[in-house]
Amino acid sequence: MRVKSVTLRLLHTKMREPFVTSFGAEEDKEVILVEVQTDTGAIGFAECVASTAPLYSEETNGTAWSILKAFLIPTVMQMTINSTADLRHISAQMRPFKGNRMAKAALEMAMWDAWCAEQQTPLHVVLGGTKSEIPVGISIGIQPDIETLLGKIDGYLQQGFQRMKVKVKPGWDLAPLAAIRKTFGDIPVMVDANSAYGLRDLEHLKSFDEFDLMMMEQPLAHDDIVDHARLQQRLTTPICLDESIHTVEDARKAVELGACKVINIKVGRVGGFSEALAIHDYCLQNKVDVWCGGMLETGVGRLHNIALTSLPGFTLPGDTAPSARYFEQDVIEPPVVFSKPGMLAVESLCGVADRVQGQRIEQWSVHKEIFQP
Ligand code: OSB
Ligand code: MG
Repeated sequence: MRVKSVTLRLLHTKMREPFVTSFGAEEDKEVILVEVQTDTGAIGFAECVASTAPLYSEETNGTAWSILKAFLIPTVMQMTINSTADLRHISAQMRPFKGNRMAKAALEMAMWDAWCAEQQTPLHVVLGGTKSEIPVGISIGIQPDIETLLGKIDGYLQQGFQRMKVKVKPGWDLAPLAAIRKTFGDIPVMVDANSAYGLRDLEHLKSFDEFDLMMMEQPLAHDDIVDHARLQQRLTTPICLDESIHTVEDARKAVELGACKVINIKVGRVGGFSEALAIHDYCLQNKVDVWCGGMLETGVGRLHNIALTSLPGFTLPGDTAPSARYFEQDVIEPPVVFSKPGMLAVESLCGVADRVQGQRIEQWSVHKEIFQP
């Protein structure tokens, strides 16, 4: 397989509601779709999980576009892919360029997707998945008040979501948690702080323990591992790392230091499928629980996340909700829907191109560029 062309599109699309975290609000979706066309005419798609502003990580859609154009697309144009071993080597070829993992992941995943289309092999098979159905949780942004939060949780429980992830920050934490426990009893609940706390908040964070949470995601700085280890020593609630883990080496250091008991894998954050698999394998070997995170993806990223979640090390429900959680209209048709309440089927898709709505992505594009060798 050789690359004949790469098309970048910047899409603007509506989200049903803004998503609010401790670092800010995402109002509408701005997303880069990468399309790879191969010399045999096969087509692969992937999406870049960067956003407009560098609030979750350093990357933005602007930086991703420029890194893809100047460095990453020219690199894959040089490659010949003849096996899955070659596929796994794409990320190594990009490694001399530091960081920029969301940009790397978008192109690497589009190459994997194109390979699946060319070989007519489903992505979950290429990845080594073993499950045909996966459980799903939901991530709930910071709400205007507790009553609104409880109303949303009630609806999500009725739809079948298998765990509630509640975004927290100082001033929006213990009271909502107490209200959830009082109203819904023993449901599976976790929190995600997106780095809203510091070790100075130790006593406050210890009081989360009384709520019997599944885990506390990324309470401390986005670039910290060491202080998380000090915090984990003082908490009974398991810590889950998100922002701090970019590589399998980060995962090893975090686990060896005791900084976390759970890892959230986001393919975009770690630079692609190859690194995601390495982290998965390390965690499976070392009995560290793993789940698949989300970045408000369109259907393209959602289908990729679902395929990855079919691997045996994904032991907990992920943030891979159906399309309708965020979008009235998705870029794929049919959209991602529950196979039964709280579950998604791992479909045998040989690349996602067959599902991508060509007309919609053209209509929603505000910028497009085509690259050829
Ligand atoms: O920290 O997991 C996070 C969304 C955007 C940026 C960071 C995060 C999130 C989510 C939403 O929690 C997960 C999803 O439903 O896609
Ligand atoms: Mg998170």
